[in-house]
Amino acid sequence: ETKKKSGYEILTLTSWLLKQEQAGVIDAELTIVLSSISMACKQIASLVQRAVNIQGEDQKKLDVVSNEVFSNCLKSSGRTGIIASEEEDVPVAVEESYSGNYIVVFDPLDGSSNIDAAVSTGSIFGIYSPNDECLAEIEDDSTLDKVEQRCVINVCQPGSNLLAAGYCMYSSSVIFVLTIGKGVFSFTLDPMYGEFVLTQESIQIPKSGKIYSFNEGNYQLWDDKLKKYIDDLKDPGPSGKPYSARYIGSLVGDFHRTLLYGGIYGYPRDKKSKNGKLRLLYECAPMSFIAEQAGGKGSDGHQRVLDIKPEEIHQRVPLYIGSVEEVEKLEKFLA
Ligand code: P6P
Repeated sequence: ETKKKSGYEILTLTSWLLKQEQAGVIDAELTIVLSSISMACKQIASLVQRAVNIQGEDQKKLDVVSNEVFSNCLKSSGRTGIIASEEEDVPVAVEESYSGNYIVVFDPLDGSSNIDAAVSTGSIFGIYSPNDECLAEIEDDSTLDKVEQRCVINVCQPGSNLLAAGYCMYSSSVIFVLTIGKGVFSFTLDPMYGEFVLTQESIQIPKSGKIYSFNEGNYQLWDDKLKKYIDDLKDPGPSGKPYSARYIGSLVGDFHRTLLYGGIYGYPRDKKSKNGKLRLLYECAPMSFIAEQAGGKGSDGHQRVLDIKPEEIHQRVPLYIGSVEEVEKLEKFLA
């Protein structure tokens, strides 16, 4: 439904999804899964808001509760075959699914340690289409626990069958950012209606941007080529202006700023963590899909994140993401 307000049409996420379904961009099953995800995000938004308001509440638990909220919404959609969560050791086959059978991977509350300080946090998700082999295996649920892992690993080819990806940022406003493979759209939660309302269409990351977002506390642990890159960003050069450093320490907040203002966010590998910290399936791949759909890039320093073949559910990869010129500059330094 659209609501008239001061002369212009307001498009809610629900009505936007229905328009995409009518246009044949997504099918009814995916529409239902995406609606159930937006419902989970609304619930988590109010949990986070309350946690920030009522100090001392056990925030540590919030990521566990958020995982339950996400899982329950996906299960009750009846269209989700398997869920893989940052909060679950192994993927879970969903009994209640009777069609669609999508594989949904998510980090229900990324950056939750920031909640006590009211710093932005977010939910990140990716939706993969199941393949027949995987569906057949789920039917025969004799070895279900192994099936789920194999399904998620051999189905979740970010580059080929990641159908939709998005995040919900819980900040000064609650912003739902989504791509279904035809550009990137953002919706802001209007507390008056309790609805996500379309605010930006076909978002494009600026081709370059003089903001870099790295945790330089790890500088000594980085390899020399990366140190040279970071040192180069600090050199004022002929323009007389070096890059600016911005680091929130919450992937969703740092990424959203990069999506809108340009620049580069990086979480490199280092001497202590040889694959970096961020997870491929439910952090790096969804964010890279969004970045590419917005005309940017998502790289592990040498290749597209979306070309990486997952080997295990919680696999970590280095991540460099943002403006195409900035990511390509980084890749040249690391070559
Ligand atoms: P560090 C939060 O814990 C998180 O997973 C991301 O949201 C964030 O970008 C990163 O880790 C911050 O890690 O090591 O810089 O504190």
